[in-house]
Amino acid sequence: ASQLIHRRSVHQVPPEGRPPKILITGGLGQLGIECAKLLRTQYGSENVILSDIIKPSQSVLENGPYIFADILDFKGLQKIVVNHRIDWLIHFSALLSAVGEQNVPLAVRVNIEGVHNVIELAKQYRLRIFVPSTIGAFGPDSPRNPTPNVTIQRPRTIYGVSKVHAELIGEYYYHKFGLDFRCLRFPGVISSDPPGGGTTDYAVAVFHDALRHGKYTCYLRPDTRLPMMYIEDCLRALLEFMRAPNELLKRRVYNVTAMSFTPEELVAELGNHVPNLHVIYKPDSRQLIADSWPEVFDDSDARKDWHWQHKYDLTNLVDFMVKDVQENYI
Ligand code: AKB
Repeated sequence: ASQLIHRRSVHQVPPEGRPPKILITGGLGQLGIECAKLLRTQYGSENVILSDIIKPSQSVLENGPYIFADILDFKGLQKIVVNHRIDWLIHFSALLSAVGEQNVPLAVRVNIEGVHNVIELAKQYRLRIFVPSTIGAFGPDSPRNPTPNVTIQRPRTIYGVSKVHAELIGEYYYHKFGLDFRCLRFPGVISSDPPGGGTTDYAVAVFHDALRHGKYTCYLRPDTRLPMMYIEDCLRALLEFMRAPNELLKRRVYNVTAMSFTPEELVAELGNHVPNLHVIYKPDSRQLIADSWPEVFDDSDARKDWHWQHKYDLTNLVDFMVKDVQENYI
């Protein structure tokens, strides 16, 4: 029976001849608004619904449909999927690594119970579902340079534990019920919108502080190497992966990345735009998290199976971020 369900789900989503209707949860976090913009250029504004439990700004409302959706309310989610005839679910709601450590019970609810809800929902309504995972799904026992797609995963943050859980339950539902579960492990994502609560966030905050004040206090050591990618690459990876025919996918969870750098390498590059940039280093508890994460991410499976290719390296990432962040302050 599971074989039968599998075949049906593969052919059913998205239905022939019309664009998929897409619901994005956690839509007002770092990735949601830009993701909705990209998907709306492909599938039409009315077909991409952004959702969150936060009151949106006027500009979010002007960009396309926005609704309240609480990922802990299963019936509420069912109602949305039925009323809006949703085909794809992009599940961004999560507490990130640093903030998760500050409130473990909340992280368990949002990151684990929330995933139970959306996975079950996707199974019931045969949705294609995307759940992001992260370099944070690895830990001190994993090889760090490079970190392959399949290796030891023993993360030491609740964020990492919840993401390993999401990967495994998604794969389980795929094998058992034929759920079209898709998951990319992202590195630190760099965007002009502030991420909030992550360990890789220094690489966003430094742009804002450098361009406004000419100085920055970094909470990681200067030599802390972490994998990173520009938001445009990240969202293009998501779109290409969601569109990839099932036959190309050899697994449901893929590493993706673009580059790896340290704070001092980023600061040196940013110094070309902010000549008197002054950075001091005061490592805090986030250093321990970073020290347990991959330094270099091996995404060769994604490159081989569905032809993932990044566009932005450190130099053009910095060029674009300087422009993006400057626009924020005009
Ligand atoms: C974090 O730092 O928690 C996130 C991530 C790498 O998943 N940006």
